[in-house]
Parts: sequence; C-alpha cells; structure tokens
Amino acid sequence: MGSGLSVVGPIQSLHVVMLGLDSAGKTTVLYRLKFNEFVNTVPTIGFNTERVRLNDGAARGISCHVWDVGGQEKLRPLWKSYSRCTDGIVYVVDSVDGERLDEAKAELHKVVRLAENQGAPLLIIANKQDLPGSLPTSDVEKKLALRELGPSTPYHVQPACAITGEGLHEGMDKLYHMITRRRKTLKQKKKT
Ligand SMILES: Nc1nc2c(ncn2[C@@H]2O[C@H](COP(=O)(O)OP(=O)(O)OP(=O)(O)O)[C@@H](O)[C@H]2O)c(=O)[nH]1
Ligand SMILES: [Mg+2]
Repeated sequence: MGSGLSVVGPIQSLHVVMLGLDSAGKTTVLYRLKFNEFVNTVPTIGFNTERVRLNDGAARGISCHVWDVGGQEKLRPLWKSYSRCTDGIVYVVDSVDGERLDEAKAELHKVVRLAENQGAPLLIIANKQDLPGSLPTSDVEKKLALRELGPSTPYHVQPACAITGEGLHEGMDKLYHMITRRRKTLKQKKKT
C-alpha cells in the first residue's frame, strides 16, 4: 500500500490515510478535495478511496491517494491496517464537539504509537470552523495533547471547513512539506 518512501527524487505521488471519529467530516473532506464541491454523505461502513490532485503551494499538481476509513467504534480496529506504510496521516476532528475530543485524543494516540506509524507526519484538520462555538486550533492542539506525541511525530493543526473547502488544500500542502522533510532526513540517515 505504501508509495513514496522507496522512490528516489522529487515526490510524484503520495499515499495518505484519513482517520477520525464518526461524523468528524472525513468523507466530506475527501469529496471536497476530489470534486471541489460539497457532497452529502452517509456514515462510512468500511472505507472510501480517491486519488486527488493537490492545488496549493509546493504541493500543487501532486497526486495524492487518500484512504478515508469509517470512524464508528466498531470500525476503528480497521484503522491499524489502513495506516500501515502510509506517507502521512490526516486526522479529522469536529471542532464543535468538545465533549468527544478526549475520545478523539485516545484513538489518535493509539494509532500514532503503533510501531509501523513511528515518525509518520500528522495533519490534524480542525473541521467545522464555520459553526458557532468551534474551538480554535490552539485548544484542539491542547485537547489532543499533540505535544505528548514526542518530537518524532511532526504535526500541523489546520482550521478548516469541509463544506466550503476552506483550509483543506492549505493543510495538505503543510502535510506535503512534512513528508518531504521526513524523506530527506531518512535519505541522509541511510547515507551515513
Ligand atoms: N457545518 C459543517 N458540517 C460539516 C462539515 N464537514 C462535515 N460536515 C457534516 O458532518 C456530517 C458528517 O460528515 P461525514 O463526512 O459523513 O463524517 P465522517 O467523518 O466521514 O463520518 P463516518 O463516515 O461515520 O466516520 C455531515 O452531515 C456533513 O455534512 C463542516 O466543515 N461544517
Ligand atoms: Mg465517512
């Protein structure tokens, strides 16, 4: 399933997995990135996958294979196999649902701590910023205890609205930068 890390030279395509609790907005993000329009969703039973073309910053033109896995509790055991060998993890949270951020944190830490995912760059999408009462990114960062993940996990928290698409490509560009940096470091380590 993994793409890039074995590829030498500039990145042509990426492989990322999108996780998060049910109803966080993952599938809405996926179709917004794919079709550049709002698509009404139903809860995902299993997964959706699309190749999307990134269009912001240095990531412009890069093809990204995105796997969107259902977030209901009974489906979360699947996250492990979908996140294996991925270039990066996109973790979507509902910024209005403060009550479930503890649960979101526990599930995120479980995935990031898997041996296979060590060092995988992490993009947190603080979604639903259009709604009143949505938490700012600084609060999301604190509630998810991202600093506790340690220095080996680079991360970025992106405010976004999957309904309008605001912030999504910007966030993917940030993820692309983190992935590029990680590849360079790994290459240098190999040489020494
Ligand atoms: N207001 C608002 N609603 C959103 C946003 N993103 C998604 N939604 C709504 O949130 C609901 C859940 O969205 P989904 O994309 O199906 O959520 P999901 O994370 O894929 O959920 P599962 O498939 O169950 O894991 C839908 O009614 C979406 O229209 C957003 O940025 N703002
Ligand atoms: Mg879904």
